[in-house]
Amino acid sequence: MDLKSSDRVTSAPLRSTASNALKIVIVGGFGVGKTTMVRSVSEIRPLSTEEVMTRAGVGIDNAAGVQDKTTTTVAFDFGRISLNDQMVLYLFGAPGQQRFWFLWDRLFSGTLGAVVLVDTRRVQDSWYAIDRLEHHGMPFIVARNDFGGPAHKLEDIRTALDLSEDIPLIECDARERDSSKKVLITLVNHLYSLSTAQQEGN
Ligand SMILES: Nc1nc2c(ncn2[C@@H]2O[C@H](COP(=O)(O)OP(=O)(O)O)[C@@H](O)[C@H]2O)c(=O)[nH]1
Ligand SMILES: [Mg+2]
Repeated sequence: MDLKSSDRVTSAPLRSTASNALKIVIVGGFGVGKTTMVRSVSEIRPLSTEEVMTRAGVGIDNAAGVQDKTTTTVAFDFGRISLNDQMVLYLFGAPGQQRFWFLWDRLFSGTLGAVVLVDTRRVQDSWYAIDRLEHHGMPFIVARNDFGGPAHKLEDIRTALDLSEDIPLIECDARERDSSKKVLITLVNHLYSLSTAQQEGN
């Protein structure tokens, strides 16, 4: 396998005061922009194990609508954001293809929550990710990555994904750092309101 791990060089060393680590995963169908999002927000050059798509993926990875895509993530994307002197957020982009699902159980251990990326041209791919997250009881939000296709109303996407009203659904452009940051902030706010609601219920 030709593993092209994009430079293992960190541009920002981890602060020596960092004592608290949080973990968030980004999931979704093939080619939905997971690697792009981790790259756009990470303060280190993310580790990413992308394999040039070979015959192994033919007929398995549905490349319809992503003709330009010639690599596929075979393990994880991994990035880091320092929230303050003590807190560090680790981001994992998880392969969405069904044949990697056996990795998900381990990946979810210690994870606070997830971002599900959706490409409206291929909604069903992300639907599987949502199903899996619900199965794990993992809190998540959904972000529609803008590929410039027909603009579907968010409410239509909510219906197509059968998402309940309390799950935040927003738009994003994974290539934009600010947009990707907004997605992460939306997830953190959602986790915060879930934990507040839980405390009030106790
Ligand atoms: N137009 C557009 N292209 C994007 C966007 N996000 C990612 N891409 C492109 O879509 C392709 C697939 O993205 P990638 O991050 O590799 O998908 P992954 O399989 O989910 O990791 C890449 O060629 C990206 O440059 C976006 O928001 N808009
Ligand atoms: Mg990828």
